[in-house]
Amino acid sequence: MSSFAEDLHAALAGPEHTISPKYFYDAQGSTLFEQICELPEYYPTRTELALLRRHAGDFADRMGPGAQLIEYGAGALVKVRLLLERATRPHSFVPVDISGPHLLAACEALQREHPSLRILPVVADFTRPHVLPDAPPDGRRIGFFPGSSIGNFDPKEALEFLRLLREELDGGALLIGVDLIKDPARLHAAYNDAQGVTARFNLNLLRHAQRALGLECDPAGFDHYAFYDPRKHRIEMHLLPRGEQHLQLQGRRYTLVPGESLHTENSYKYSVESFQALAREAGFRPSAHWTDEQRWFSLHWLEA
Ligand code: AVJ
Repeated sequence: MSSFAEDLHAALAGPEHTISPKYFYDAQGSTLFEQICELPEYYPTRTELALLRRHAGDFADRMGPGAQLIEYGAGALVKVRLLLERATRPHSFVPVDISGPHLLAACEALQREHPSLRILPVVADFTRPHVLPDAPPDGRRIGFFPGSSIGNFDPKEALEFLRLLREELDGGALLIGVDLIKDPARLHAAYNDAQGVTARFNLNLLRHAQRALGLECDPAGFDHYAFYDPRKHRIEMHLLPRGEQHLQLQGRRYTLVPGESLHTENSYKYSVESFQALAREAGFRPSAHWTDEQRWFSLHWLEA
């Protein structure tokens, strides 16, 4: 049985009905996420892109020549282009992503722009042990984890994941994007956009399960629900059954009633200090950070 099926059975049967947000990202989910990144309310992407543009020279200096750039959750490869344009004779680029066809298409486009770049895509769930190509002979491994995807982990998982990266990047460094704690109203708007794209993205988890696993359910019977919990410093996304919802997965039947929401995502927010403390606990040495004037988003350089 695929891990998606196992995890969905566990979510439907369990008391919390929690499922990993990684299951948003089939081809359609990846496309919906790209649409989210363009939304006026969704500030993280454009704020981070501006920071990457503004400080690209600094990042290239810190990377050093002959580096192997590893991107975790590579998606459409938009942000990494800003690093690759400035990098000094990069040894290779290793994008890791769970959405295989989507990743390979993005790599083909990147290869056309950088004909001599060695691109070594790894189709994998980057949260699980994965095999990377060999480290470069004369440069460092530089991890790139933009977008505040670290926010999908709860603090304990984030610590474990950062420890894993620290080992993988030993002697190198990590450039990571982290969304900052801010006015709850602004956070709320970013996850409740007027066009309903985030709602479609959330509902795509059920559609993905219909397509990939033959899940029987009525996605139209669920509402998108996202809110900010200021005590936990996190956005929670849920799928809320409107009335009794009957689902069937591989012959097993489940019923969800209003109040039994499917919890599809957490997105944790940090302060610069709370994130640096977490990074230190994972064995990294924070050596620089950058934020926008509004202090909405941060980039951190962590030596491994
Ligand atoms: C990809 C995890 C960074 O948490 O903001 C966007 C995903 N979910 N809108 C985020 C997301 C709803 C995004 N991350």
